[in-house]
Amino acid sequence: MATESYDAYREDVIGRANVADTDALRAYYAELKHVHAGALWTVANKIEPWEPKSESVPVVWRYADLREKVLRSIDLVTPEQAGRRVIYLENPGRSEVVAAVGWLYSGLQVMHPGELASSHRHSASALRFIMEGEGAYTNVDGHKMTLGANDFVLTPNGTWHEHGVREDGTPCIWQDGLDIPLMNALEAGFYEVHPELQQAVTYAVDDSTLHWGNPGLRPAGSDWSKRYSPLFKYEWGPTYEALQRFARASDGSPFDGIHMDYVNPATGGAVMATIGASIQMLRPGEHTKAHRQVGSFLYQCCKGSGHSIINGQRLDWQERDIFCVPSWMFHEHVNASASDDACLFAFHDLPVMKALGLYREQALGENDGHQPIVS
Ligand code: GTQ
Repeated sequence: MATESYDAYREDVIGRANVADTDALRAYYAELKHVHAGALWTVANKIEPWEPKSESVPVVWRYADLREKVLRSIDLVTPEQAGRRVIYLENPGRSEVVAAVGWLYSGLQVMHPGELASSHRHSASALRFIMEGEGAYTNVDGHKMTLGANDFVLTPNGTWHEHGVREDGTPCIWQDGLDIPLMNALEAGFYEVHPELQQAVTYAVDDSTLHWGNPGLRPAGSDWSKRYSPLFKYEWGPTYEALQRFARASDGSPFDGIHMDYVNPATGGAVMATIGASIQMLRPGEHTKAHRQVGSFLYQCCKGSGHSIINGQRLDWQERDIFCVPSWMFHEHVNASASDDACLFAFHDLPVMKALGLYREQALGENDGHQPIVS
């Protein structure tokens, strides 16, 4: 037997359950079901795939479609009624678990000037990426932060947090990202309401960024042993500047262009235990090569425009559009502009995959690293 056909034989015949239904077996399965049991060979191929098979599908959520609908919710419900006034992103393959991709939740939260979303805390880890508006703020365990476009903010699990917009501000919209579906999958989620609507501001405004957001420097003698970053707000100005500086000295990644991780400055590791985040810049005309990773990703285009090809499907995006890359799907990114760079913010569950020893990545070996576009 030739090697190739032996491989096929091994996979299809030896490796896989292959039991034809008979009347006797059907009766047997019914008997097992009656005692809350089942025959493994009836489910084995489904529950033990050769490689990750995501139930999520690639989706792009266009801001042009969503923005007006999100703003309309201001007239329909108050933050007091809703708790959080958020329009969530639903992946058609994950609607049952309210996930935007894999085990990650995302939504667009909108607040009107003078509004406040009351203080609470939960087992889920959360982040925000600011999309538009003036005067938004968040308070995380007494650390109040002012928020501007493209700022990236953490509300780590277990921290009290509330959000608001100043009276003299404008309607504000930001993207929320949380691991709510993962917490529910693990049956590990708690949720608590703060005794006060609004917790006290117990530190200088923006103190976490002033302490921990200085490049290559940390407060002398500081110690920090929590499982999340002591830096809660990563401002856009220095982030974009860092991309520019890195690009002067590096060609970047063949798969992601100029690509930098947001890190916990105390450890150099991911910003939270379950969610990591990155920012990347695609230079004018850049077309990256395809690779795939074990892990789920949600991207927001925060500058420029372009498209990504995900498992052969082309998704066009422009500023403020959000799209997902499900686990183990090949993806490559294109900045179609000849003159302007394009930037993508992303968050993902790689800290979970890496902590559990599950992370793998693979470059597309054929066709010079580019996928044929099938749709
Ligand atoms: O702001 O804490 O989009 O708890 C979903 C759940 C936002 C929040 C969401 C939440 C929050």
